[in-house]
Amino acid sequence: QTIVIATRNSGKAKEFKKMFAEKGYQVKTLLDYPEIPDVEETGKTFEENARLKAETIADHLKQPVLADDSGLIVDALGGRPGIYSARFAGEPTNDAANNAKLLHELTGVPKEKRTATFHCTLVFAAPNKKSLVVEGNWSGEIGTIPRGENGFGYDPLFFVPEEQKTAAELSDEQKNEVSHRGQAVAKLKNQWVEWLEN
Ligand code: ITT
Ligand code: NA
Repeated sequence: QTIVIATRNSGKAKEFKKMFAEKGYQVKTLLDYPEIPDVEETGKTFEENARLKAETIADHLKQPVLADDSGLIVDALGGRPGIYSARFAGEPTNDAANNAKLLHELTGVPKEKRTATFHCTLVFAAPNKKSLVVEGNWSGEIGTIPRGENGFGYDPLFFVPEEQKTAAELSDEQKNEVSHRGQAVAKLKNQWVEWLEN
C-alpha cells in the first residue's frame, strides 16, 4: 500500500516514511512528483493551509492525499513564527537563517520565558470525501545555542526538558515517539481505517 503526502520538505518526508513503514505502508511525496506545482499557502491557520495542500493534490491525483502544516509557536514572540515558520527569514526556506533569526529575536530573554510549542495539523483528503483532521503539540524551550545534528528546521534550538536534550539530539525514533508530528500520526492511525471505509 502506498500513501501520498503533499510535502516537499525532506525532513518531514523522512519522518513520515519511518512512521508509516512500521505499519507496512510505502510513502510517496511531492519530491516524487516534480511536475506538480507548489500549492500556495494562503490560509490563516495551520488547518487551512494543510487543507489547501491535501485537497488540491487529492483533486489533482484523484486519490487520497495526506498533508502536514506545522510550525513553531514561541510565547515570548506572541506566537510567531507560527504558520510562517518555514519562511521566517524569507523564501526559499533556509533552516540556518531561520534559526539565526529566532536566536536574534530572543536575545536577552531569560530561560523561563523561552517556552515554545511545536504544532502539527494533518489533513487527510480524498476526492468527494469530507477530510479527516488531527493535530499534535509538543512543548519545549528555545535554547541559546544550536545543539545536535538530527532532524531538521528548528530542532537544534528546541530543548526538550523531559529528555534534557534538543530535538536534534534525539534519534529519529525518539523524536517520532513524542513529537507534534508523531502524536498527530498516532491519532491518524486510530481513525483512518474507519474514515477510508466510509
Ligand atoms: P511543505 O509545505 O511542502 O510540507 P514546509 O517546510 O513549507 O513544507 P510548513 O509550511 O508546514 O512546511 O512549514 C513547517 C516549518 O516549521 C518547517 O519548515 C520548519 O521550519 C518548522 N517545523 C515543523 N516541524 C518541525 C520539526 O519537527 N522540527 C523542526 N522544525 C519544524
Ligand atoms: Na509550506
